[in-house]
Amino acid sequence: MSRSPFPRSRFLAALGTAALFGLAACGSGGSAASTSGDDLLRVGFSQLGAESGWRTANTESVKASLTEEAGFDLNFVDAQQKQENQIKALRDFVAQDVDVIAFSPVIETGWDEVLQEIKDAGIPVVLVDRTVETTVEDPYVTWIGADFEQEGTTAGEWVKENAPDAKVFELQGTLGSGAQVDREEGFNAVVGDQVIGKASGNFTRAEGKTAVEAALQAYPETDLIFSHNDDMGLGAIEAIEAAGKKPGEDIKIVTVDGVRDGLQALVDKKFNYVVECNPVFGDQLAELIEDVAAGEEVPKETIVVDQAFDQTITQADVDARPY
Ligand code: GZL
Repeated sequence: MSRSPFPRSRFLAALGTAALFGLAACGSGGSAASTSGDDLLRVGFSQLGAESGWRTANTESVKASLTEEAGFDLNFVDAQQKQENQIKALRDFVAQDVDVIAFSPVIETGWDEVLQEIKDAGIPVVLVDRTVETTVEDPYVTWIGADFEQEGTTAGEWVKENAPDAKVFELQGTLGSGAQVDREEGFNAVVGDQVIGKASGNFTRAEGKTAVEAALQAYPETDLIFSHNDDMGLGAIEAIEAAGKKPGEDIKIVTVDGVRDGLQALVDKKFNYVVECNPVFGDQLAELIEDVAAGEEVPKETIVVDQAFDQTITQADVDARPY
């Protein structure tokens, strides 16, 4: 069983993007593409959906970088958060014999067959954002994404420091996704003894609101919500206010992502702490894809490193953010 090569416990504290250099031969997971000067690099990209502000910003970043002017022929397919749609798109890319396949897997498992088909077709895979668990050896050449476990740990450390007696409800992302699994692991390793209940809001605002409406009935003693992303946290605000309570005060909210709406909630004192998960890495992805297609050695993983924000953030800070 091979998983994202990224040891879950490792995290780089430096800001910006740090590339960890465990060089990978491009041959693993597929052969280098042959592209001449005026040929466009044909890339099949399966994006998992458009479920959140984070995903929208990530899609915009990928499309802004993988342009025809930059030498790419991008076939971008949105899967509406359905694995079967991603598997179909991946198979279509094989049939089209693209030069490189990139995708962000909606959940970690269920990819063995299609990853083997891609490997047999000799098409290199660049894994984006989410991680996979698979029995296929060397299923992809390189992975670019964030350290989800560290994001959970960072959120947990804030809770331990600032709300050590809080009764915490954990609002989880898509069950079985790398982001959900690892954020849960990191957070619960620090303050698991404070967690009184968990439910998934599937990374969407609407489902986050529904989950919190039920949570407030089941766990009326809840006074802090750890939400795996801003969008579900915004849904939690709606549910908390509908219950006649004050978000950020009666019930604190800690989230992950750092999209503009989430940071605005922090300025408005409805969120208490936001751990960033930077979605804007289209340029680094474009470079990785070019290197993979050219048969260059590439790092096995590139960590898009995060920071965190508390209520000292200003409106000017939020207005200046790129997403
Ligand atoms: C994280 C990404 C997660 C975001 C959510 O890299 O996979 O998926 O945290 C998004 O907002 O839905």
